[in-house]
Amino acid sequence: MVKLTRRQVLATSLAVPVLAASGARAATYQVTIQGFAFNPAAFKVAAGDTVIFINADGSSHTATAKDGAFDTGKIAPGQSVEVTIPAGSHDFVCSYHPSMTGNATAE
Ligand SMILES: [Cu+2]
Repeated sequence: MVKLTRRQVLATSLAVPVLAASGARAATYQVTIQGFAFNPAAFKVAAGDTVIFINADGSSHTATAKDGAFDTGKIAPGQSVEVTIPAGSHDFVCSYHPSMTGNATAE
């Protein structure tokens, strides 16, 4: 039987919280598209977080960043597409319906 020193025991007990902290760093958010609008239309996340765009409308939509940071492509009715938001302030629009606008800011 291997006897652990005090130092080894401490190293082992510290490993779990560090892994948990790094796993919690990236979060996932939901934006619902309904009534030809994004809800929420403007939101802030951390860089690298995931946003799922859910199309609850009867028409297809996109969420397309004007600066090219992300693009869901066509989201058919009842479908969802997830994208990763890079750092920066990104205005986005539905490429089919230019009146549908929003802003995703990641820091
Ligand atoms: Cu649209």
